[in-house]
Amino acid sequence: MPDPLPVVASIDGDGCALFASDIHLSEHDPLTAEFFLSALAREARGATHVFLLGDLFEAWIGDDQQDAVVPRAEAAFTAVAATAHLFLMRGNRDFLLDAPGSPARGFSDRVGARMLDDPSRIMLFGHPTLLSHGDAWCTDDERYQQFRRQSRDPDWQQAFVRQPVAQRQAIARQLRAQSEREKQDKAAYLMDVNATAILRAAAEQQVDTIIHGHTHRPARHEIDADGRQVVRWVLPDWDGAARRGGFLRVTRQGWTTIDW
Ligand SMILES: [Mn+2]
Repeated sequence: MPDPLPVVASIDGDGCALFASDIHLSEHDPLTAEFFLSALAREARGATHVFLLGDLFEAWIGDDQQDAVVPRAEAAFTAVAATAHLFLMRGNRDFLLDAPGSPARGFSDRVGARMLDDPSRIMLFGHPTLLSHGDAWCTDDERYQQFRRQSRDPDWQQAFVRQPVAQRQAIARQLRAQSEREKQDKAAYLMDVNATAILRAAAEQQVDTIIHGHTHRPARHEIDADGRQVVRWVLPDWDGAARRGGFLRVTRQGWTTIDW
């Protein structure tokens, strides 16, 4: 078995860690942007560490992306990073954040955040914890995993972000339409994480806690991994029109879900 990943952050004592994911920010959905960015500003005030675990943006065609929501998100995230350690992770929509060869300055650098690999390992009040967006564990969807492997390849990404903006937008639109069409026919289990993949990750990384998003099925699951108890938190997605969204907040007092 490979060695567990190094610990990238350790939260203890008077620390307060805040987790959110799947915001899907876009200029076409100003309600969600307003709903989430104001919730984040309020909630992050009491936090020492803020983790945004992927799909922050509905789409990301490179760090030169032109979208009215980007400067708003940049300002909000920069404000968070001024008072807390801000960590970002890429999701399946915004996997080109900080892509190699981008014609613009990397997004995480612009906001003063640290970009995390997926997965990443942290220490959370004594609990070795694995963070992920979650799509890598949807292993039953082989077609998607094939695309995922291809599109996470640095050479593929470099070639993609070198294309003109209009061309990248057209490809992104095509991929979205194809994914929406396929989703209609996909069995529900294909869009959830695979139980074996989760157990393997927990064992390899020697963690007792997993936090991820992606499935839009917020929950706290207790899993028995060979007699070892593993807790898996699934973060909710955000939707301003439906007034849906939430954080997971962890302090030494305990674990709280905050519905917004
Ligand atoms: Mn996702």
